[in-house]
Amino acid sequence: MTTGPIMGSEKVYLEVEDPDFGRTLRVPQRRVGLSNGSHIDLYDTSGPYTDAASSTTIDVHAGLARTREAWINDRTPVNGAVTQLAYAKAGVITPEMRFIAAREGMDPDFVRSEVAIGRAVIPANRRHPESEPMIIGKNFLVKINANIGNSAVTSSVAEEVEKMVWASRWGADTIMDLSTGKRIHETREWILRNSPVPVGTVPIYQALEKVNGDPAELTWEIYRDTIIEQAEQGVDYMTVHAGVLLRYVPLTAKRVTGIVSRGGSIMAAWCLAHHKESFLYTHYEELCEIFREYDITFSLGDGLRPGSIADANDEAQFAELRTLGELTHIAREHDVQVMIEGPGHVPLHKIAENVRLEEELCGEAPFYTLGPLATDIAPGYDHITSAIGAAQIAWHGTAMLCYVTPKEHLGLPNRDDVKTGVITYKLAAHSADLAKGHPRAQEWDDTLSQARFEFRWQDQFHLALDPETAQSFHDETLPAEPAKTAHFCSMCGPKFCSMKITQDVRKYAEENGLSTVEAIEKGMQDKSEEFADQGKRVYLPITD
Ligand code: IRN
Ligand code: FE2
Repeated sequence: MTTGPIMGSEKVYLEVEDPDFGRTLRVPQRRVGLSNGSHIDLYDTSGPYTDAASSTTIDVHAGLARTREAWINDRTPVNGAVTQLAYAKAGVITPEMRFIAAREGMDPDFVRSEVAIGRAVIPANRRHPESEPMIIGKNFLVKINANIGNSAVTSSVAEEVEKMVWASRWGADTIMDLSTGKRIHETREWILRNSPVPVGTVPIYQALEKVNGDPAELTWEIYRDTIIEQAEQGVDYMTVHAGVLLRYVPLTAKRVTGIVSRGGSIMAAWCLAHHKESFLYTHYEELCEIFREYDITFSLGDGLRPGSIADANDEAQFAELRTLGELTHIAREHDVQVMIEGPGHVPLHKIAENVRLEEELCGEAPFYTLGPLATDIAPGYDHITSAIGAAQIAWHGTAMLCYVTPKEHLGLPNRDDVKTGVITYKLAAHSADLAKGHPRAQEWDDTLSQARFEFRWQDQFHLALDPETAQSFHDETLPAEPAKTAHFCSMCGPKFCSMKITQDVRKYAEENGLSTVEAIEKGMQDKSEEFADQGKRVYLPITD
């Protein structure tokens, strides 16, 4: 199912008063009701599609409610600018910031101050009023992005919209529409009109389509027109590979995998063909002016990111990063928000250096990395090789992780791959949230652990990132209804469930007035006799 409530959850809205602008904001949450009568509210990216009260079919041409429109129209510019950064610097707490504060369980003025210093960004084009505000920054929940639409020609507009709904259903905080080929404008239009999450693009891809795929034919004018076309549609953030300079291209010559970024290779080809500096670099201030008008966030591309373990942290990669730092400061002078894209393929021991340098060179602009893959040896499992790197880099301070699916390096992901990629990245991001001590992170783990310990199987499924898979794995061996309350699963069987034993020990202690230590000793003794009685076998056949 693409729409409708997530198994075991319902959509609720926190009502938040905005005294500055005099309205009530409705902040969505995924509420998981538990069998013991309590509930937990989780961060929810899925939009109205999981709301039982809304229509459960996607009506592509109707689009979502334009909730932010009134917020945007209410505001007067500060210093001639209408960006979240300009407001933040001027001390204004926008409704977007207040919405985000409630979503993250943070103070609204903290949200504002993080945006003001550029350590967090709110990607929210004024022409995408359907979006639910979210923030990307190291002091907030780690976010994940899912790429869709990289199919050349085959899929229809409705299919692409459906992919967006599907990815955000499972937790994608943003999506990037990487569509190429036919009907690219129309596809993007309907994704935007129906997307509750911010939408990013790499405009150079569409510009290249306009010159029939020959990078040498690209011009600043064609690129600029493409940017404006996408800006008008409401694209919230754009990848711009403006750090690929002519003089850096030779630095990639001796690499094992050369230039693996699509955008990076297009710009390198252009620079070499004309023997000129990149037009993205030479026209960067004009780009800033356009971005400022719409409040589009720069995602400065890592066109020279390493594409293999051998190339990690090399001179080409860090030379580009220095240039991205320079460009970050220019954008900020224009009150334009910036995040920085990062690698790629990096072994674990070289990950920390990436974050440290990025923060130092780019004034702590949010880092947005693609994995990184911690090894190159597992095609078919690259959602995992990359999630290993992603959890690490997020722990060090990366603010958003671009997902990788099991099909990476092999082919186009299908619907199941998209879900697997999103879930895998949610767990990497959440692991980092825990390690970083986000105030709302551990509550979720504790609630699930409690349900697990008390054998509340349904609660355990419902609290899972992917409830359907959790339940189906359980039911594969114990499908009968009584197993949903049984004090064991088929992994250890009824006799050797550690949790069951612990509970027995505690009960025994209570009943016999023993301290837990004594009870454990006594309980262990009993269990040891039971073990001997049963033939000293660790794994017993299931008899019940
Ligand atoms: C994220 C971090 N580094 C790269 N990415 C994403 O990779 C980028 O945002 C885009 O979605 C995708 C492909 O980018 P290239 O290959 O054009 O650089
Ligand atoms: Fe790769």
